Amino acid sequence: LSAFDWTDALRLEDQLTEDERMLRDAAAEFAQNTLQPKVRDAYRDEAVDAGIFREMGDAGLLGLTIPEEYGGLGAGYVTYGLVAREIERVDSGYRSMMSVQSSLVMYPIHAYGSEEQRKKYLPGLASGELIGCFGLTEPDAGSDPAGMKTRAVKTANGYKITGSKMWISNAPIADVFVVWAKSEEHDGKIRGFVLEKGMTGLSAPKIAGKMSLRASVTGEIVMDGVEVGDDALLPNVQGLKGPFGCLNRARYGIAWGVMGAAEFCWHAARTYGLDRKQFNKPLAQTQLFQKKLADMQTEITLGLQSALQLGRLMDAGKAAPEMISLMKRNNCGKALDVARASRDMHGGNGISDEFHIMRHMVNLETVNTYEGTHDVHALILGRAQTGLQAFF
Ligand code: TGC
Ligand code: FAD
Repeated sequence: LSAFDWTDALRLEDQLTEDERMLRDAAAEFAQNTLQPKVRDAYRDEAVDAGIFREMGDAGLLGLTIPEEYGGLGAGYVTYGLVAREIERVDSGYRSMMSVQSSLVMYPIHAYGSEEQRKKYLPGLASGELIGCFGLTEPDAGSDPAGMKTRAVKTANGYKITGSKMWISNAPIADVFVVWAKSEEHDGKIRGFVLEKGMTGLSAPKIAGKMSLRASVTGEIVMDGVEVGDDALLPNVQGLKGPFGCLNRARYGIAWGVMGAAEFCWHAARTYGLDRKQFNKPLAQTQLFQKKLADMQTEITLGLQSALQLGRLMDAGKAAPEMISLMKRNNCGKALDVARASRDMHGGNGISDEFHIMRHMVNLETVNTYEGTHDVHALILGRAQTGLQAFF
């Protein structure tokens, strides 16, 4: 038998290809050198740094899975997951910025867009010159996006879009808005449209006062009769499977990402427990402390190994949406448990932003909610095994 590596209990590392490790290492270096030094103040000041998109673009991290001819890397989903893990090791908000741009803006333009739309938007989004956002949720339609009120009405040479979107990552700084609306021309079916900053009737006010995900900006999208041409319609998809196709990719990335945040909290708890003495011995020498570390190690190891299996299935074209629900739900819930335990194990220091734990913990509250809440994914899994839908 070989030696045990406590940081990689089931040898995930050995299961990666050389290319996957290389891109992962580059992302880790970027995350630690470029993002980590900014995050404490960005969070404290609730100040989004739009320049991060350019930096991510220069590092090749935007639209990793998009073909090279449109500015991507043509990489696989395992690589995408490994990168999400490294970015979220620093902050869920930074991973959010990356995953919205990659999975929720570049993916639909590539998968559902015309060749003109691909050429117009993808290279700028890949370089980070353009910032994108994805508008599905509305004030009265969150878990139930089919209840959206946003409408697109046909005009002589395009559409007039009216409605409002709520809780939209990147919206206040976005140049490109992928929004979903019910189209009268298409029997009320949901269609995707690409809007651009500066269009008459389009605004994206910031939502202030967030106690979570403060390094990433969130806003509304207000569309007051925004007139677009026919070329704004994403021609190749209709119905909810359009936005859900994007969400599958982003939810998968989250399943990896949150494990990065959890690993940070776990490693920090271990270090803290080794350094801090109470009752004349390190905290890490108490049974309760060690049990908590063992629980963290176990959940993270299982979460990562399963995320890798899901990534392999995605790359082989064999993943089902329910698998993604299972992993998004499990890994978010477990990461939140790890962060809460780590916060406790740090005592009073656990609430200080110098230690970064409380920030991860409150970020993960958002991640557990967005892209389908923990309970909504339970209902998706319940439906899949009983054949009975319990949403309504
Ligand atoms: P349902 O009847 O289940 O399905 C309607 C149509 O959609 C298809 N579909 C999917 N297609 C591909 N992938 C999936 N995962 C799919 N899920 C459903 C389905 O086949 C059907 O197609 P068709 O052709 O038969 O019409 O729809 P429902 O209305 O009953 O849905 C229920 C429910 C709860 C599953 C769904 O609405 C849901 O998942 N709700 C959660 C909403 C959500 O996740 N919102 C996310 C907003 S975006 C966001 O949070 C970004 S945060 C990003 C960041 O900052 O990182
Ligand atoms: P609700 O749907 O009102 O849910 C409230 C509670 O009720 C939850 O606990 C839920 O699990 C429960 N619930 C709902 N329905 C049922 C049911 N049938 N049975 C049992 N329980 C139920 N959206 C976008 O479109 N784009 C974005 O970029 C984006 N970014 C976001 C960024 C942040 C910081 C946040 C907080 C949200 C973001 N969202 C975005 C929105 C996010 O996807 C929604 O908040 C999420 O889908 C939940 O919707 P809701 O907030 O309306 O909650």
